[in-house]
Amino acid sequence: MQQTMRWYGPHDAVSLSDIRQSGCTGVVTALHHIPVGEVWTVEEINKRRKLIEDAGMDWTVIESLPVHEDIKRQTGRYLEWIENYKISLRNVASCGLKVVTYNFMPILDWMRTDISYPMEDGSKALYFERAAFIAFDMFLLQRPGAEKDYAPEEIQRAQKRFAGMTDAEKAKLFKNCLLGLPGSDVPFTPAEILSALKLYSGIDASKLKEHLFYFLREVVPVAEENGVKMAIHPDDPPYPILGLPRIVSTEADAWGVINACPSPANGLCFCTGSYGARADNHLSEMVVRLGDHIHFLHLRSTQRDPEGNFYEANHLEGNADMPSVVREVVALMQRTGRAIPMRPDHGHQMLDDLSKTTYPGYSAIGRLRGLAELRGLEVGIGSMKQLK
Ligand code: DNO
Repeated sequence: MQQTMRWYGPHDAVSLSDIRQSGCTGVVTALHHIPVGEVWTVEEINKRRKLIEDAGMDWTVIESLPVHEDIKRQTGRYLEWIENYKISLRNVASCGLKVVTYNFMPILDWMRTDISYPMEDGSKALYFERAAFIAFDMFLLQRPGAEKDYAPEEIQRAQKRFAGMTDAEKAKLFKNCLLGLPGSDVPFTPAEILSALKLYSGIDASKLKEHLFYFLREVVPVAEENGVKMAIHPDDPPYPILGLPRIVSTEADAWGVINACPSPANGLCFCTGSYGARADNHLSEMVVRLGDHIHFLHLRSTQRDPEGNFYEANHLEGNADMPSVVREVVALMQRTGRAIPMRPDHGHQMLDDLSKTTYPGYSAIGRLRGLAELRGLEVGIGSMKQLK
């Protein structure tokens, strides 16, 4: 695998030199300062590329070239944003970049209720606690009709959980749940979120799929012509939340995306953490079946429980059978002669990370541990004789 780490850009507390010392040859980043929908110019792309190359690495993957909300809803200026997207794809290709990650999650990206959940070894992890999330939805956000999405016993658990929270804990929960909202450090108010949610009221899963497939049919030919691979990131968590449809949660969804616009340029970012939060996604079998369409790997594991809670486990622990996943990735690479870019997705806050402020999930040492373990696994598996 091509080993990479995510870098949020010059403001990231984890520097390029830190990333270089982790053993990475590549960096995954985006031009976060360009407003969603606007064109990424050759000049801006090259400026960022130079920073990375001066630090001795390559800009291996773009994560993300974000999709404007108008495109997801097919409204407003969506045609203009799609044309901009095509120009950005041509521009990144002309700068030598080859893989573009994106997602099609409405409004929100990832969602966690706690970003510093204590592990028994003293490190801290990201956590999704279902009762806390339901409490956020029903009692903090007060989303109309939210109660219809939950079973009576879940609502009871959420009521109990909420009643036991201090005001400070409620405020923290609210803030954590909205961290995945792209584009701003300014806290959103419940009214703002509710009005954003309302804009999706006529859009169910099949409509959203139609919009995604339309977008793909527009941009994938441009990506293909320019030798760029598009890699869609799955939903995190992989099911509808806050009444919003989520359409890239299962293997069937992934095939739907691939078949909507068959092309070597239309592929997947295979995130074992996101897909793996569902027990019915069999990760290593998915690698076998979807392998030819996987352009980028996010490797991480979650530990689920029967109530629907999950925390992010160490990379070789939790529910993901990482040895089997990496074994199938190695077999795939041997079969196809490809080196698929991979990043250790997230990591615990541990050791010196604990006293630093970094992007949730993206502290240096936790990810370094993940990378080291994954690299060891790959080398170990790869040193065995041909697998297939
Ligand atoms: C979370 C990330 C996601 C991912 C986007 C890709 O840590 O994996 O935010 O970058 O969904 O578009």
